[in-house]
Amino acid sequence: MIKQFLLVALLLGVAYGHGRLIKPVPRQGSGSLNGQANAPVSGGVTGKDWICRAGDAVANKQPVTAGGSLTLQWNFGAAHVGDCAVYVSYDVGADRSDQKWFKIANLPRCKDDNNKDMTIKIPSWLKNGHAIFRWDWYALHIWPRAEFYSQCFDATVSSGQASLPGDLNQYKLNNRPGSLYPANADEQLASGSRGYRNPFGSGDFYMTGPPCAKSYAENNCALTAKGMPGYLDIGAVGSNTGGNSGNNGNSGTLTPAKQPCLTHKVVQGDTMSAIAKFYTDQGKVVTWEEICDYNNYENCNEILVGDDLVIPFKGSACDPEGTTASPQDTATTAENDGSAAELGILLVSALTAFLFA
Ligand SMILES: [Cu+2]
Repeated sequence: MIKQFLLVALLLGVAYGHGRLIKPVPRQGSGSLNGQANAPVSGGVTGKDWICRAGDAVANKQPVTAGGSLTLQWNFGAAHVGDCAVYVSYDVGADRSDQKWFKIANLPRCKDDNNKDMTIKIPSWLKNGHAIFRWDWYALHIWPRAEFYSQCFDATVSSGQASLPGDLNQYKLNNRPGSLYPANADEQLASGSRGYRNPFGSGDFYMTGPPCAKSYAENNCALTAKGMPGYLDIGAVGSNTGGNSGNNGNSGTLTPAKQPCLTHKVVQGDTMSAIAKFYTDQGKVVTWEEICDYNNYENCNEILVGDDLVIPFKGSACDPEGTTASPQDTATTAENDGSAAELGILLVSALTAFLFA
């Protein structure tokens, strides 16, 4: 008897969910995957992908003129509430984790500008040559957690200047233990504000991030100027370390008495029940229904590869019976979100058939 084993079909998720920069075309994976990664970055704010999703420069560079303007466009298949920003680095030869950056633009409430041409101004003091432009997006639809996205593109800057200003403050995005950016809203900023604004309540709008370089006054930079609620301190010029000891690491007053929430990164082949079992096998008390519920999934059989699922196990800060409200208990008013659309269009399924003869 001959046994044949055929893998008949493996259908992967269609790349419509979440979002990405589409103009200029970002650095790619390879071939047809050019710039098309639109899931949250792996590793959250501590991973290299948060700095740039792809580490290698590409030959096809976007011309940028110092003192001119640049058109950006992003495409959100799931128009999550949140904010975007633009950074620049000239450390094109360095490993991502060693690159130093500076910010030139805030793009608040970027979902409102989904699929539009958005023009930013380019500082006149950029120097001539090859630079990396970085677009990022923190999505708050799962507040107090966040999803993180980034895309980089290579640019050739035309400028009369051969060097950057001496007082330009450049810093690593993966400063300190962790990252320049808070991992979630439960981290307290130096201002006393939560790591990220609550997009669902009636609280004030603020944007989280470092100030724009050289007090740049364009591109909504005032939103993260020193003194603003979401300002992240990147330290003094040349300090290299960022000096953000005050705004990260839960060093503030939000010390949780409960066990911290756990997050599960969905991988190919995951199911809600398999994920629940993974945690119950470790002695955690949680059901797949609770996981599905807590993460606002409409269809528990459709989970997104790359998504971060919160595991609301008993006794954790995410325990629905605890004091922390889960996102679905929070009124969704001012800034509604496209999560339902995302779940509607994204079906991640793996079909395998085994044929024996
Ligand atoms: Cu998403």
